Amino acid sequence: MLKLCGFHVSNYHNKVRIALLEKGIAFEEDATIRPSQKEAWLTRSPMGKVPILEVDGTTLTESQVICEYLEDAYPEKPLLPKDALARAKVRELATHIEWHMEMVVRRLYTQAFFGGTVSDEVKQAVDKDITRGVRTLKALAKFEPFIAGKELTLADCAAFVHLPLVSLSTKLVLGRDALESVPQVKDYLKGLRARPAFAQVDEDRKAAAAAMAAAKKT
Ligand SMILES: N[C@@H](CCC(=O)N[C@@H](CS)C(=O)NCC(=O)O)C(=O)O
Repeated sequence: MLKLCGFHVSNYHNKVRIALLEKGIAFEEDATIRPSQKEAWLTRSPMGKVPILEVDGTTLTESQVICEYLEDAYPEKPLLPKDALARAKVRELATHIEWHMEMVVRRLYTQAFFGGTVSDEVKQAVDKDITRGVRTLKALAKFEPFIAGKELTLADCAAFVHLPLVSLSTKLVLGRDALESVPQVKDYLKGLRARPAFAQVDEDRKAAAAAMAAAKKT
């Protein structure tokens, strides 16, 4: 049995959860796990991050690695095309969104979501880098209706969880939605939300975020 560990506000946890649900793979979940540098968690996740996937006593980290494992082990409902080059194009999009978009705006999260502040220097650096990231997204994304073309892929699992954070964090901290110049994103995300797996993960994310906010107030 597979066990996914993390929490429902984590975009990386949610990406893996969507892939599992879309592929119809049976899994257990522990959604009470937060990132931690405590020894007990480091023995399961050496970087201290979430999510992890436990597979028969073996632990896998890194959401993309986990998703690729799921593709290899459960090929029945594929989230990657058969053709090698088409597969690479999907990975290119997912990698781009994570490393050149989400990881860039992540530097704003302290101020956007956790009551801290980020320096003007960081804001300027993020502004410059996310502009490059969005320009590249426009060059790579298809929206036909899925981000990599006509079929749902792992790139959609990534885009669905990360692109809203790109919009929200830049709006809140830089005063402009970095994805404003990609109007297709809105309908694209709406289309994904119409799928039960995406809708469930999104609803659970909202409920978990509300519970976290309520707990902070008490
Ligand atoms: N590249 C990792 C990123 C995972 C990640 O950064 N997860 C966040 C939660 S959304 C985390 O654990 N943050 C704590 C930390 O970076 O120490 C993946 O794809 O799994």
